[in-house]
Amino acid sequence: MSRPLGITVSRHIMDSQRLHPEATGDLTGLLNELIVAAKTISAEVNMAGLADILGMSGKTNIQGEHVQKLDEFANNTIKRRMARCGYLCAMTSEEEADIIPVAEGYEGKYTLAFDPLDGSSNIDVNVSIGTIFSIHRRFTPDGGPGEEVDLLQPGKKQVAAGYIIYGSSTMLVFTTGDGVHGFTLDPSVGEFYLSHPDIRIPEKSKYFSINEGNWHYWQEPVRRYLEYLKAEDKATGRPYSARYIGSMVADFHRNLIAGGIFLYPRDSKDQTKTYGKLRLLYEAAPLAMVVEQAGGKAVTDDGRSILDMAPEDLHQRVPVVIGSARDVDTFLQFMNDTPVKPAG
Ligand code: AFP
Repeated sequence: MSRPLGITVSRHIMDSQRLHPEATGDLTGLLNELIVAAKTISAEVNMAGLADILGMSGKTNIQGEHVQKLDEFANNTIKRRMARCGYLCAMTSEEEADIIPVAEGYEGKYTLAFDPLDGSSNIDVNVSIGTIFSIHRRFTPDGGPGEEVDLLQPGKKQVAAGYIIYGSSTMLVFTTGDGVHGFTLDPSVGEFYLSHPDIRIPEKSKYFSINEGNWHYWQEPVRRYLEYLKAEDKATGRPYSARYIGSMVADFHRNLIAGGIFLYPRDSKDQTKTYGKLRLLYEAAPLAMVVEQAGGKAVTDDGRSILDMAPEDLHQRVPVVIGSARDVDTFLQFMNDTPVKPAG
């Protein structure tokens, strides 16, 4: 079988950086290093079940969650590769309490926030998982180690964001602010090829993704919205279908391609997580940049733009409603208790 001569991700990044005459090549270099880390993680994920890499590491992370061996592997792979890439001044990981310094003498002008393996409760059952990343220009002047303030910047200041999904194939989806592009890994040559140029999320969908097990803990308007989605009304394409797997990357990716709304609203289940479960820096802000670049919307359950939120701490949680623009608008009509103008 002959292979198509596709556009590699490196070629694509270099071509898109040509549109920015001020570019020094640092972002290109940084993304390329991250892609090498992603390929390493992808190879390891694909060995799950064959090598001794399933199950718990025996440690607990900053979120109080049990760390899986693959979580630890992914975290260490990214940390070690990026610490000496020369483009970062500091990093932060969903798995670690404090900022992660880069090697002395290698400080650069960007920061990296990452969730090394999102959806880790799905590792052992062979469901898609992913790595999410968010890149900012440092806030403090160039030179010397980065500080927490370099990482506590709003999502609208991101210069690049995206994810790698380890699914039926491994895909890289990211944006540098010029639209969203998807690349599929050809494992036989170890290269990502452009497979989904200029992704646009459908404006309105027929899918919702939410953990309905939390029904009794939601605010009343959230329950009313879900009842609305499930009620029959042919004119507005209802009832919607449910799709929820518990790996945000997988649920988000499906909705990005096929259309859909993903919700993780605040609930009263756990008083330490009154603002929902998902983390602003590692999940909400990067996926908000991706969805908005693809024509969708990302807000909190009280209607604030995720990209406008200024993080107060590295592990801040935030209620998230993200997906097809008209579906997010309809959700907000319920939260504002305004008469519903159906998205149909
Ligand atoms: P894990 O990485 O601990 O599995 O958490 C995954 C996640 O942060 C996100 O990817 C899912 O959408 C969400 O949590 C699932 O949470 P519930 O299990 O409460 O539905």
